[in-house]
This record gives sequence, structure tokens and C-alpha cells, in this order.
Amino acid sequence: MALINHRAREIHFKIVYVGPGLGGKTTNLQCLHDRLPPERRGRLLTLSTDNERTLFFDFLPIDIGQVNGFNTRFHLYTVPGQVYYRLSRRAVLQSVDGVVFVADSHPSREQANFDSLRDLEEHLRVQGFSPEQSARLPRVFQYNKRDLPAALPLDRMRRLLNPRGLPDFEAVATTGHGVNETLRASCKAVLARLSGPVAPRPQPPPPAIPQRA
Ligand SMILES: Nc1nc2c(ncn2[C@@H]2O[C@H](COP(=O)(O)OP(=O)(O)OP(=O)(O)O)[C@@H](O)[C@H]2O)c(=O)[nH]1
Ligand SMILES: [Mg+2]
Repeated sequence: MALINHRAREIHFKIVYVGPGLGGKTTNLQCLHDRLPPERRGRLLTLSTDNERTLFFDFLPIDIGQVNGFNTRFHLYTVPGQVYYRLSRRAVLQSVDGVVFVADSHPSREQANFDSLRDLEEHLRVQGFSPEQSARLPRVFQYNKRDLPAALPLDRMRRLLNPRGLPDFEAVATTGHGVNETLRASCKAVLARLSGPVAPRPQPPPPAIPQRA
């Protein structure tokens, strides 16, 4: 949830890029880092394995200037997409304000896209999001790797991943196409949520009480 420091007049939001392994999440952050003027962004922090896959997360803070008199900063994170880093994903998704789902347009990744979306829902559920709260979490979809000659048809990806018709964008993260637009839409959705009715913070389920023998 957004962190508001009234004394310093600062507001911080957390946006997490999720999606299947090798879908292009880290490439999105690298591209944003390269394109934003240095005074608007911090250092890109990446925690990667030897072969450049995200091990825990990548992190990029960006400033968007003042909103209602508050200095506003977005903290962008990616999660590791590889299936077995489930617990890392869960940790990074704590207190998320908005999600960007980066789907891979390669036909062989269709099931992985779908599984990754299901994995996200499960993490939100475990963190105490009710189905309604989960549905209200600002989300933006990005269909990445549109440069691939055999890219899945856009309609087909939309039907599978985004049946609610939430904001979505085609992208080629390696060239930067669609990367800024995706982020802008996510920031807009997160800010719009803040100015709407504030929903109670999701509560994780209480820990199990040990039974006496
Ligand atoms: N053709 C093509 N390749 C891309 C595109 N975006 C990313 N890639 C490539 O896909 C590979 C994986 O990209 P990453 O950004 O590391 O993917 P990731 O989602 O962060 O992967 P994990 O960290 O393992 O979850 C890299 O070789 C990228 O250069 C794209 O739009 N088109
Ligand atoms: Mg990565």
C-alpha cells in the first residue's frame, strides 16, 4: 500500500512487474533506466543469476514530480519469473500498489503466461486480498516480443489474459516500443486508485494457533 510521509510531503508507490520467465520484465526496467533523465530516476539495482536471470528482484526508483503538493516516487520491482522462485515472488509482492503483467508473445509461452497469471492470483490471495480487492488492484497488461515473426495473435492473448479489457499495450522491450506507455498507464491507474475510495488494507490470515496436547 502507498506509503505517505505527511511531514516530508512524500508519497511512495510500489509497482511490480510480473510474468513468465524470460518474458522481458528486466528488459523493461533496463529500458526505462536508459531513457529516463538521471534526475528522475535512481540506480537500477539488479540481483541476477550467472546467466542474467532475475534471482530475487530488480529495482528502479523513479520520481514523477509533485502530485497534490506531494513529491511522488514510484518504486518499480520485477520478480523472478522462473517457476521455482515462488517464495521470492511472494516476498516482492508484499504491499504492492500496482501490477504490470508482461506476457511473452512467443507461441510456446502461451501456457506459461496463463500459469504466471494464476500464480499471481494465488500470491495475492495468500497475502490476504479478497477476490474483490484483488480485482481492484491496478493492473496493466503488456504483450511483449511483438517483433517475433510467429507472435501469438493479439486477440488471442487478450482473450486468455485480459478478458476484463484492462489497459494493455503491445511492446518490444528490446527496442523500447510500448515500454513508457505501459509504465505511464500503470502510474495513472495507481494514482487514480489513491484519489478514489480507500479500501481497507488486506490482512494476511492469522497464524494457526498451536493446539495444546
Ligand atoms: N525478440 C525479443 N526479445 C526480447 C524482448 N524483450 C526481451 N527480450 C529478450 O528476452 C530475454 C529475457 O529477457 P528478460 O528481460 O531477462 O526476461 P525476464 O522476464 O526478466 O526473465 P526472468 O528474470 O528470468 O523472469 C532476453 O534475452 C531479452 O533480450 C522483445 O521484445 N523481443
Ligand atoms: Mg528478470
